[in-house]
Amino acid sequence: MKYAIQPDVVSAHNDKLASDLNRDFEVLGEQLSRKGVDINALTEKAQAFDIAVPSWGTGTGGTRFARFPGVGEPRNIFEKVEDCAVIHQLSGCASAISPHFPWDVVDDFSELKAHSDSYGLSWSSVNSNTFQDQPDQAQSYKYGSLTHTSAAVREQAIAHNTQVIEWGKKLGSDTLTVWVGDGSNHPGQQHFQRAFERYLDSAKAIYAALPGDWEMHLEHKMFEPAFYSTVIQDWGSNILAAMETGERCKSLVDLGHHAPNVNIEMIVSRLIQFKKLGGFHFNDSKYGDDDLDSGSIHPYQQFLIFNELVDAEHRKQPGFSPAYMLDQSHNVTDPIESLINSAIEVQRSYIKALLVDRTTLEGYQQDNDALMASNTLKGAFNVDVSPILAMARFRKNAAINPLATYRASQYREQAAVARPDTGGSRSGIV
Ligand SMILES: [Mn+2]
Repeated sequence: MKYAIQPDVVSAHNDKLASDLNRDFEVLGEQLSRKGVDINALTEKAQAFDIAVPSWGTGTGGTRFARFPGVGEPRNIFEKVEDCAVIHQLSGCASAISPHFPWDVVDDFSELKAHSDSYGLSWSSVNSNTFQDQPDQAQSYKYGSLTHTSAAVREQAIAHNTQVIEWGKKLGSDTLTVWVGDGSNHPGQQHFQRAFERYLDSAKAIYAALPGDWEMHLEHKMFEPAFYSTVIQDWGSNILAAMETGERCKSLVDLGHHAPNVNIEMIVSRLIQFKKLGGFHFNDSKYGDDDLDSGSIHPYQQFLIFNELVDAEHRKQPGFSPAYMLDQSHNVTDPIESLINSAIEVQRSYIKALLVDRTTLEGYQQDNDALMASNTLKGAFNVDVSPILAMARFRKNAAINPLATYRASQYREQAAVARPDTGGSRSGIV
């Protein structure tokens, strides 16, 4: 087992913080026990929580205007794996990487897998890319890919997706995520129904190539890069496409891909009910698909989403096993710091949602006691579960204070020396 950061750096930091943590944990444990909650059971849940990191998130993001890369950014997938190893080592809750093809294509996938295995990391969902042209491709995606009016373009896009499945098999992945930027920029440019029919045909062709134990996740997005219409624009089109395509084809919810003020937790509930919730791309949003850090703008919304997820877990809803992943653009922060912080913020929402007294809540719902129902949720949300999260990390030999430990390790400064800028790696965000 290799470590991205020397374990004694982590343990030296933890040694300084352990006695304060033990006291905080004891106080919170006593408060929770008065409500009949076992803090150690909650801590075990926190220890078991895991969220995947997207390979492209380890580089600095940008806007349509500019990108301001930081120093020591990963220049290839091997270096991205090393950064992901830091994130998992310190957070203790991010053991899987989600790769993006062709950005992360390598000549020897067994070498890449051996590299990730050496850090104890695995591979989650593989992502295809038919929203930009590659230097060697015959057909252009300027006017679409899986829904293009030309059969030759559609066939090229389908072939790319089946190729991505083959690469994913070599890494041990079991999910293909498909997002298309297809749509239109002008009213009248595209025939809505015909474009959707072409999409369904293409999705079914990809699904036919899916191994029997894989899932296919469809990601919708309201706008961008198309600014008038998008073929899979909302959860309605998404679930229709998933239902038409097959049982193991499910919908993926990216928190930033909805209209402003949409009730996302209710969408989540509907998808759970019809066994079509594939997973999440967690991030936060102020105006649109801002790809801001999880929990930085609407932490209560994120909690309410987890309230639905924990409710489904509590009810043992059949077939419920959504995949969690971050999908953010870090424009002004160190991506490693943002990804550590965000993974923990998502974990925080999960643990708070576990604090909701479901029997009490159901009683208030049955009696139409709106205020007390709302207060039941708020009561759980308002508990500071930080000592539980820190103890979960401590018990997994991760960092009690991940950001302070990361900065003390000087990982970024060392990467700046080891990874001089080559002018490459201009990965985008989806
Ligand atoms: Mn996404």
